[in-house]
Amino acid sequence: MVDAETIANAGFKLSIAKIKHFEVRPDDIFLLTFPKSGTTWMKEILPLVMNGGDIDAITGTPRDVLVPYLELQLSVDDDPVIRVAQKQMLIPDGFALDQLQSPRLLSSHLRSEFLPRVVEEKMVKVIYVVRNPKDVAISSHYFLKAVHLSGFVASKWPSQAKAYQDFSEFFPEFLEMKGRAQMLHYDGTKWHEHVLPWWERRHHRNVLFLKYEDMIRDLKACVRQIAKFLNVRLPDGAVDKISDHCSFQSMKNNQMALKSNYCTNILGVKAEEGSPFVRVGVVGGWKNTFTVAQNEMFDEIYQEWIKGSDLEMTFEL
Ligand code: PPS
Repeated sequence: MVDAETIANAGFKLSIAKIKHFEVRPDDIFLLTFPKSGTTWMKEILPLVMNGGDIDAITGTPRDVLVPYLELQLSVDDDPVIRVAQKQMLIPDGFALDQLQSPRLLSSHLRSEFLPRVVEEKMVKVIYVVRNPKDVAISSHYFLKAVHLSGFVASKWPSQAKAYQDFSEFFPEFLEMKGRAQMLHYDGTKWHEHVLPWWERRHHRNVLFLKYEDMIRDLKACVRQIAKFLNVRLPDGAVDKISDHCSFQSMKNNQMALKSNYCTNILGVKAEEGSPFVRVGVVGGWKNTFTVAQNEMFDEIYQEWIKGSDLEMTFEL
């Protein structure tokens, strides 16, 4: 874990105090995820649910304007790199969270304790998306490989710039959230430390706890669940329209969703090289990469992680 004052994240520093005191509105809606768990996917779905499935209305708007990334926005004043990134992400000059109309959609990878107080104190709606950690590990691996390819790492973190190709190098780092893994999951938070507090709150009226694997299994049912949670009456046909538009194949060709992304720009990850944000989108992809020994080790550690919890994850469909 990092010290409690700042979090050094992928390219920017966050003041915990600034986040804690961020002025949350009672009708704000937070999308919370451990990285690589379906954030990009949900950032496409949520604005559409909120606008009744009007795809044209969001086509030209950067996704980080529709669902701003809290950590990024709160770093803008302190970090010139972020200001440059904002331009690349097509975010208008002077864009600020307090200019957004209510209800705002906001996304964050922060763990529960680091969020603004009112989020913890169950005063706003939270949509939490969880994904099985084996696929998260693989997705993180491909993401970091892409980041390394960009050369960004070499300029920002020379000590971690050693390129790697092999998952076996990343595997122990993911389990411990050390080294390169910490660059992605920036405060050193392990998967279970992020997930379990929200699993415990899954029955709270302000929390919708969704599994990535259920979204893969039946996206339409999840869209309906989200609409109900957000008190939105979707017009006829909207569920189909949103689900089609947000299907993996459709999002793979959705340039705005791919390009208006902080990491694509800041980290220099190029969508044309195959975006790690919409990469393969499957459940159980880890089976193609994990060795038998890695799987056994993961299972052992995973059991420790979730000890005492009744959380059940789906590792394959
Ligand atoms: S990040 O960096 O934290 O914002 O990444 P995140 O968006 O949370 O996760 C990226 C993974 O989500 C997959 N994805 C999808 N899966 C299914 N359907 C759709 N439409 C979809 N869009 C994104 C994406 O492919 C990444 O998973 P992997 O396993 O790497 O393919």
